[in-house]
Amino acid sequence: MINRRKFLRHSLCAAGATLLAAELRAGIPLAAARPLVISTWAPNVKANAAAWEILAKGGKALDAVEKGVMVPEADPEDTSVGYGGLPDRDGRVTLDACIMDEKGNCGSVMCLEHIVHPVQVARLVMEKTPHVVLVGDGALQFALANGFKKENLLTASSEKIWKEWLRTSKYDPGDTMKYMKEKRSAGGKDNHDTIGMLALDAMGNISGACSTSGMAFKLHGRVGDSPIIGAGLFVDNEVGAATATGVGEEVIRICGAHTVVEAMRYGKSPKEACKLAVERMYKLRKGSIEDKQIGFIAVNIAGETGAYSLKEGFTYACRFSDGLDVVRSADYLI
Ligand code: SD4
Repeated sequence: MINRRKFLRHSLCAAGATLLAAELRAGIPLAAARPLVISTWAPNVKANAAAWEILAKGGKALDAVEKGVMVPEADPEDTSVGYGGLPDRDGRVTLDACIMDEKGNCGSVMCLEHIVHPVQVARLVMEKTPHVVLVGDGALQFALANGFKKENLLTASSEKIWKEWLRTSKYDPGDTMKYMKEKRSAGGKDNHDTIGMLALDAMGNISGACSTSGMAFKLHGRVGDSPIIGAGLFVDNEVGAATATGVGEEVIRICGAHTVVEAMRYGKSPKEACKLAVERMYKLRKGSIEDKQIGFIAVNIAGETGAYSLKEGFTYACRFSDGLDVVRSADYLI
């Protein structure tokens, strides 16, 4: 829950960011709005704190998002990302991740098994190969050749949830999300899902990263939006960046994150741009997506942030230049 002090601080930050945007247009150099980091879902304040350690020292946004995303990847309690992620219908934990920097460099891994930190492998794909995407066994072989350790990512508790699911084996992404949400709140846990993280560093550069175990109980080999550049994540240092969470099939259909960034390019604020993407998706898919959740977060180069989701319940975590955490609930369409 956001308290009043934090809310006021955030409102002041937002007002400051608007002012800074005006200064930017007037050619006045920016400083106060950065650094900052924002992530999908409230529990990722912990991930933001790790990113902040880098940003606060004047480090690079790229390093910050990598470090930040590694936090839920290593957390066995987080059943949507990395170690402890829920498996596919065959009981295999397959991970998707990507990373993108301010120069348009990007790397991605899809359907990667046995590696706790897919975001690090994605960064290596970006930096050490002439490619953007590696998938499945190829991604695993690349990771092993680069010193990553092969591990069992299926925790006892995720295995138990999978075995319970096997009894009915009913698969529907909307249902699965609802089921997981109920399970988590029954355990007194906050809602937690795929992490998409965007950071703006002190130099004025933006980077982003995204990591997920994808939809629980998916078909083996299924890949969602999260590791797809332009769908789950997009960065353009002249404009801003966006990332998505929720049912990836819906995000892919509208090239979600790219759509948000392009809307910002043509004058929308981050929140308006996220709303435009959700509206476009809903127009296309009305009647088929009411039981699903999709959310976007975005940041522009002036340091303004925003979010929007299809339905109620999407939260995001921010750390602004004053170094304090703010958790917000996104506005929603239906
Ligand atoms: C996917 N977008 O694989 C991911 C899942 C997700 O919140 O974001 N869940 O479709």
